Amino acid sequence: MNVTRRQALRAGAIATVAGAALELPLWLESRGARAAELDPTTIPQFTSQLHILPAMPTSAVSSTIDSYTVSARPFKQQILPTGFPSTPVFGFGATQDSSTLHVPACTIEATVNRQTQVTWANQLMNSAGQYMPHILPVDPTLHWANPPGGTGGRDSVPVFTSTPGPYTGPVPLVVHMHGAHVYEESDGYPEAWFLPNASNIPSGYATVGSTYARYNTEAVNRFGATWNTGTAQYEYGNDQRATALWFHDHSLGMTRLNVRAGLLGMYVLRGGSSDLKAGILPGPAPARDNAAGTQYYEIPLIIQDPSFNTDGTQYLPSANTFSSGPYIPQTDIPPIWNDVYFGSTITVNGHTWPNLNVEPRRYRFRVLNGCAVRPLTLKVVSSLTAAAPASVAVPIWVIGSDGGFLPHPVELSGKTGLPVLPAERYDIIVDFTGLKPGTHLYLSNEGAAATVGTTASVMRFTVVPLKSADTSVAPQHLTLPSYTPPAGTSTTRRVSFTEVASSFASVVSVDACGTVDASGTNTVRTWGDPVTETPAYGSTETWEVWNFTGSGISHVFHMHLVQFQVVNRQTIGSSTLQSPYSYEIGPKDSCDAPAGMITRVKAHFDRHGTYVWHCHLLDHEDNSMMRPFQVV
Ligand SMILES: [Cu+2]
Repeated sequence: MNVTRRQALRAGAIATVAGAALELPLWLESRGARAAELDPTTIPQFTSQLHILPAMPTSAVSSTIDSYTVSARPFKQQILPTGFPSTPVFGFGATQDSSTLHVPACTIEATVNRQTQVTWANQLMNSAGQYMPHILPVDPTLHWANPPGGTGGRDSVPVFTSTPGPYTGPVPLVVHMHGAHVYEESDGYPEAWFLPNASNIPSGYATVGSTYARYNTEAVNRFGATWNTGTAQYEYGNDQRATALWFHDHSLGMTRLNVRAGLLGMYVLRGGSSDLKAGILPGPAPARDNAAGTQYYEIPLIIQDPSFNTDGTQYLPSANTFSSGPYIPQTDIPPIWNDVYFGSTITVNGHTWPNLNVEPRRYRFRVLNGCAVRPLTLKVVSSLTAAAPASVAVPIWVIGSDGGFLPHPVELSGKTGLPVLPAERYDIIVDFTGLKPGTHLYLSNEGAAATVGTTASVMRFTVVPLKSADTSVAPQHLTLPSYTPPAGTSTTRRVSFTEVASSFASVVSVDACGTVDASGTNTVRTWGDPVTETPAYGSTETWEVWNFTGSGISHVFHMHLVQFQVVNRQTIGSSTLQSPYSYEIGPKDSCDAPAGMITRVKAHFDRHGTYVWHCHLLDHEDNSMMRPFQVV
């Protein structure tokens, strides 16, 4: 992936933003003293130990259902090393136990074909029960949830007579279980958001999104759900392959902010014929009934890239860094939203550049790229200063992708890293067997936009003495459960990712989608346009994703409801078909859609209802690079 044009744009815009800062600190000043951005090179690395995310406690367990109540709340977390200020975040925890609040959240452990019910609660309020304004700058000019619009103007593009500042009202929440096979009312549709049940919601505000009431009715009828004010109860049937899903906020036009604020976590689905028997792979992973002191050999790694101010708050530009204005309504350029913002640090499981002590044995890592837009290319290396592409110290064995196991393990050795785009998950094995205690290895990032010394470093592994023998099967000898891709195909659809340039300056004003006709002609379509993708219930379709972007940037194609097969790719205008990447031959829900190429995927649609497909670069999906599809 090549981001040269954008990097150039951004570099050119930095001076503008610094110059404009004098007129822009209103948003920061409203929160007290003005903060300055923290230089990431001054943050010591590998001083804190990796936080191993525990399993989320249940609220009730019956013979057929595991129930959870999970609340989004504001709190502070020591994301930076000890000695630095803590960071205000929005994160999830079990409603009944505030000690479980963490960014990212505790992992929800689920079982194939056993139902999980989660009551998601929006408690983004202070201790007095008043709403908390967002900790990051909200651009109210996008097609967004727009609670101030009331029930007539919610989920729309508001009209302004002068350029607005950031929205500082109550924060919408709707939780999408990314990769889950669900009915529509439990999917976390971007217009199914709800505000906290706060005492001071301004009069006239919409308190729920456009589809909340309808989905509430469906949930009552489908599974007897209870949706109290400020909550939504979702059902996950778990009738899919064992894998690692993740949950995150999906509020219309605000997802980039809510996920960066910390509203994400992992959901691991185990068991059934698509899983391996216990003991074959490295384990255990944290479970709900763990004794203190349990050693874990299966560990989620959720990687993000926040920036910080010197006071510990998260830094995100409070103005459009690609253009110094004028903005909406004088032009079509959003005043606060940025087409791409790469953070300056790396966190794993909510802490900057941690260390993990590893025994000389095999580990299974469930990797999630939780960054808003940063692509990662991961390697285990012995030095963080070797020129890229560096040789690996030990290979990464990929055994699973987004939706479950690959047909066979794939070894990435030599100078080959594992590209992980935002929202993608990979199930990997790293074998530290035979390494001497005291050895240091590093997880490095050679993805586009990585900076040596900061974002090119992810975490450190320190080898410690072996505590117990490793009885797991070596990856080269593993037999993985079979994978049958979606069979047959009735329809081919052509859809697109298209960046729409401003009419006033050479910057992006809207990141749109579109449809492509048989001659290759693109029709741009945004979130507000009528549904054009209507797969028939029970059908299997091939979708061609045309990336018309001129900037050379990959988009990340994501579909709700389904796990698809990546079929092939080809350059637009060429007839040469390229096979899927070696590590994406299993079920996927998110994949690389490279610039100037057609990416072809195949999916089976077996739930009626309205879902979405979109680019999973959060800065893009928030500005209309997202479309509904309807299974009819
Ligand atoms: Cu995109």
